[in-house]
Amino acid sequence: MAAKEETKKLQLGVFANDEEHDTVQNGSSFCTKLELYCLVAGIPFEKPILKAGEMGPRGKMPFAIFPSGEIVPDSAKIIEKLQGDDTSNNIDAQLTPDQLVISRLLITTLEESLYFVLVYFAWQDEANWPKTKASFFGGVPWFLRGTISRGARKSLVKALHGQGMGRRPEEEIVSIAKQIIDDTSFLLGERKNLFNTEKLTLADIVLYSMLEQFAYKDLPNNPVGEYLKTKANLMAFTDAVSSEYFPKIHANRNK
Ligand SMILES: N[C@@H](CCC(=O)N[C@@H](CS)C(=O)NCC(=O)O)C(=O)O
Repeated sequence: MAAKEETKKLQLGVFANDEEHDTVQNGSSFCTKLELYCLVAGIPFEKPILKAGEMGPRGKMPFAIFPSGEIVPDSAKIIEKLQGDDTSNNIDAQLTPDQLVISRLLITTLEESLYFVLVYFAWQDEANWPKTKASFFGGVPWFLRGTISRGARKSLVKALHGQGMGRRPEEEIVSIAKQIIDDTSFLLGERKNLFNTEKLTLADIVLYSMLEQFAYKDLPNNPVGEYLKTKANLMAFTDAVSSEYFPKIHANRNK
């Protein structure tokens, strides 16, 4: 009998991280979301080393290469496909129909509003730009670093302007973020996760992926992160998730 062919694993196209030093799992919250989803759902994966500048088919990160060879862009589409391929991957099956609606609305708020607050502070804010440049482009050869980082920044600042967040004064951006943080903190209450489920659900995963950036990214001008740190329940949730799923990153925060 022929030897059983070794099953190919799912490949996650995510930005590389440095587990010995980084304080966030990934510079991109959408990459953290996809990786955390796979960990929670128990889906084996590999993270191949990507070529410099390699992005997904939509020019964004993350993307995934399925064992069949199919390349799928967008964290939401990748998760949808993983759930369709095997229903045991559907971590939201734990939720009632009402909770599913709240979950979807919260994910949209986090990904379509709070995310752009993060992009504003990381990429547009002058005080923070040197840190973002070092963290995303530190590995690019020095003679290319200036040109490549300036080009990426220009395109993200343009995207922020088009989306609208980049046209707002900073106080307005902070107040939008504070409202989302207040609402999420209220929703979480004293529970260990948003819906008090045995396993994390997708809304918990997206929430963690956004909050770790504000709480632990090294940004000198971070009024949203400072406000988040006043919310004990959100911080306890964030720390519990990193301690369970990303212990090395968690430990780096206290070094
Ligand atoms: N809806 C996408 C959003 C992905 C996304 O915006 N990724 C960012 C990194 S956090 C990106 O690749 N940005 C590059 C660009 O917009 O040019 C998903 O869920 O995967």
